[in-house]
Order: sequence, then structure tokens, then C-alpha cells
Amino acid sequence: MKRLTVMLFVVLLVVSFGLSAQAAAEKQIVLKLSEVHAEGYPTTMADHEFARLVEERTNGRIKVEVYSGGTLYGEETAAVEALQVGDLAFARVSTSPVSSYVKALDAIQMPYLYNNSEHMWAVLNGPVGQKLLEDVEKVNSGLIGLCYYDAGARSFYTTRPVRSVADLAGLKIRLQNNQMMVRMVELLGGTPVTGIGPNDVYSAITQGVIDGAENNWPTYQNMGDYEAAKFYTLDTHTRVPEILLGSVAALKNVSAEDMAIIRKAAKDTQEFEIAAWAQKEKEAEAIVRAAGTTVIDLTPQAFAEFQTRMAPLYQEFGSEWASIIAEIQEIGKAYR
Ligand code: BDP
Repeated sequence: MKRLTVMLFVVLLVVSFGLSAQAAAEKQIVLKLSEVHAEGYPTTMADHEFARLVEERTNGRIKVEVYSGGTLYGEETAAVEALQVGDLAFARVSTSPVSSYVKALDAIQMPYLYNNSEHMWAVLNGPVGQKLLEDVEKVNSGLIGLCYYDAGARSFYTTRPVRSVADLAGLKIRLQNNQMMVRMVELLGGTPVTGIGPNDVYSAITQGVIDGAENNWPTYQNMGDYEAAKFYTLDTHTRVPEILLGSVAALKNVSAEDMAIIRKAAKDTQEFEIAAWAQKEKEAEAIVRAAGTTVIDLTPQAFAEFQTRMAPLYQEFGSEWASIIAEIQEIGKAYR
């Protein structure tokens, strides 16, 4: 009799364990994260780190699945719109296409705004950048700004050498979906082209649809674009930070406790990405240079001309954010 009771107890224990494990698995929330970059790229590494932290800190209540290489959304604008309607939970994108929905983000990506990367990080991690990150949500964009990541400086790459603004005349240049960037290329005398996802730039160049694009060392190298457009002109016109976004609609069933974990986990991946970025930037530059790419350092006069030609953007796109821009420039005094 005693033996039977023990056996019964064991059976009950096993069954109830099984049931609660099943219940936990059923309750697990699976959320998708869209990323245009390939595995191993700094932002993709940060996405995985974010997923790892979220899963660990929620004890498996939330699982984040990373879809890299643009497999879910090859165009960042499409990913942002999917976040807005709740078809997607997270996207790591450039802030550039996001400013169509949160206009103030143009203020942190004006051309020649930062003296260097330290200046940019002092801004992004200080009150100006953090307020803008909170504003992403506050302006009812349907988006949640989770954290910024590094993306270095962007420069033009073309199929013909560009040693001065004049050399850009008539060249078809692919840009991110951002009106200010479109206008930037117009001011330089080039022909702006949008609507091409970053993974399609290489073939657009080889097919002659465009004559070039603009990006940082890691994207230029990692996407293979340096093999199609062999002239890289270091005009370093913008520093456009990356941003990890969440969807208000897709995250509405996540508890307040778990939302706090998500927000904190995102912030905790920033240093991780910055370190991976620094390493990748050096590696990418070395690969591009070793491949025989013509890397063009502008003369001081030519560089100044790029700056002067882009200056009207401060009036045309920056006047609404003049006080933010002034604050950013003020912070820059400590980072010369
Ligand atoms: C890269 C960004 C990526 C953008 C891409 C682009 O990391 O998020 O989509 O530029 O130009 O630097 O589209």
C-alpha cells in the first residue's frame, strides 16, 4: 500500500511537471527582429546579444528571433512600417529612414554636425540624444526608441573618381529613404536615387542603374559594394547613428515588468556594439584598401567645398530643430 502511494505520488509529480513546462512553453512570447545586415556584422551581433539578454532576464518568457540579411524586410522603410502596424516587434535600422516618421531625428544626422565619434556619443548618450529617443514614442509614431548604435561616418563611393564636388555632376547616387539626404545630393549636383535596399546596391551598380552610393567602411565592404564601385571619396558627410526600434502595437501584450527588461537589455547592448563596430571599421578599411580600391582623401579646399554646398540643409531641414542643433554644436566645443 505504501509503495503504491509513493508510486502514485511520483506519477502525479511527473505529470504536473510536464504540464507546467507545457504551460510555460505555451506562454512564451516569440518576437521577431529585422536586420538588413548579415550575420557577424556589428549590429547583427548586437541584435543577438539583445535577444540573449531578453531571454535570460525574462527566464524564457520572451524569445527574440533575429532575421538578418534583410530576409524579412530588405528595405528599412518597410520594416518601420511593419513595426507601426504591429506586424513586426523589433527592427534595427538606421535613423535616416526613421526621420520620415519622427522628423526631429534629422537634427542628429545633419551633415558635418559632429567633430568626431566622441562628440556624437556625448550627444547621443546625453540629454539631447536621450530626449530624442524618448520622443520617438511620445510623438505617437507607433515606434519605441530603444537604443542607438554606432555606424561611423558615411562617404561617397562611385564607379568614377570623385575628387571634387564637380566630379559628382550627373552621377546617379543611391540614398537611404530620407528627404534631407536626397536634397544633399541635389545640392552637390548629383542625381539622387532612392528605393533600393542596401542589399541591392551592388547589383544596381553592376547593372548601371546607379553610379554609386554612400556609406561607412563596414557596409561598403560587407555588402561587397567596393568590388563594384572602386572609388571611395572620404568626404565623411554624415554620421548617422543606428537605432533599435520596438513596435508599440506588437508589444502591447508584454507585461510592464518585461517591457522594463526589454528597454534595459537594449541599452546594455550599446557598449557591446560600439566595441564590435570599432573592430569591424578597421578590418573593413584594411580589406577595401588591400583590394586595390582607390581611396580618395580630399584636399582641404575640396573638402571645404563639400561642406559649403551642403550648408543650405541647415536652413531647409534644420531650422525647425535649430535649438537642438545649437546645443549639439555647443557640446562639440569640448571635442575638437
Ligand atoms: C548602413 C546601415 C543600414 C542601412 C544602410 C543603407 O547600417 O542600417 O540600411 O546603411 O544605406 O550603414 O541603407
